[in-house]
Amino acid sequence: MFITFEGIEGSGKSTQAKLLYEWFLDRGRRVVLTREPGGTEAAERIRDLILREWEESFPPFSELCLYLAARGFHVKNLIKPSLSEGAVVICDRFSDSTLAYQGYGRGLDLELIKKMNREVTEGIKPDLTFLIDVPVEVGLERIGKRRRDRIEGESLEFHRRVRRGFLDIAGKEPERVVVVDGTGSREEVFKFILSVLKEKGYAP
Ligand code: Z5A
Repeated sequence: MFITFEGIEGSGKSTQAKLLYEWFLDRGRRVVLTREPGGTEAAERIRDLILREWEESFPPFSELCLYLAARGFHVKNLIKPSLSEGAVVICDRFSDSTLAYQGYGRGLDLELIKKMNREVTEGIKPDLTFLIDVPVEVGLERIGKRRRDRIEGESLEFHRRVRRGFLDIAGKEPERVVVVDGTGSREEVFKFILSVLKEKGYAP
């Protein structure tokens, strides 16, 4: 079972991914919690490269290639082997983030992104995706004054396009992507996520 969490920054997706990981652990399930960009040594190195501030400009297509390169390492060396061993894999961000940020956010060609993404994911697709949705203002307020990375520092309009992108993706794949209202408390949001998992037969 491959479950991904998506959303704009500060939506609370990392918090929910961790709660779900602990929930499966408590029930004796073999479970892996991982993130993108990152998850393996090589992919974490690419993450550092992508997120730090650079003096020189960062071309959107180069950014896309780096995210996809990191995903290639991650799928090949962690996600696929863990799924083959029967683990539940929970991933904080995956392919939908690339479409939302590099496609809807940066304006790169959506079809090109999908095609390149298919190459690096080797046919792996999440069984279920939770899109934790909050207004951009709520997300940015939650991350507050924390030092922002290169992407978090983008304009409000950029983050709004990304949010619209996520909602658009969810609208096109309602069976896989469940939109979760992320404005409630951590406990309320998690309760809803569990109810979806149970309803879909993924959890006892
Ligand atoms: N990116 C991309 O452009 N293309 C791609 O293909 C991929 C990624 C894969 C790295 O992401 C960046 O890469 C990201 C997208 C881009 N860019 N940005 N910006 P990341 O996952 O490392 O960083 P992030 O998205 O900024 O995550 P985050 O800051 O960790 O936010 P979060 O996961 O949504 O939220 P959180 O850590 O769970 O919670 C944030 C705060 O809110 C924290 O203090 C919590 O305690 C609090 N919180 C959580 N839930 C609640 C509720 N329900 N109520 C109140 N407060 C809450």
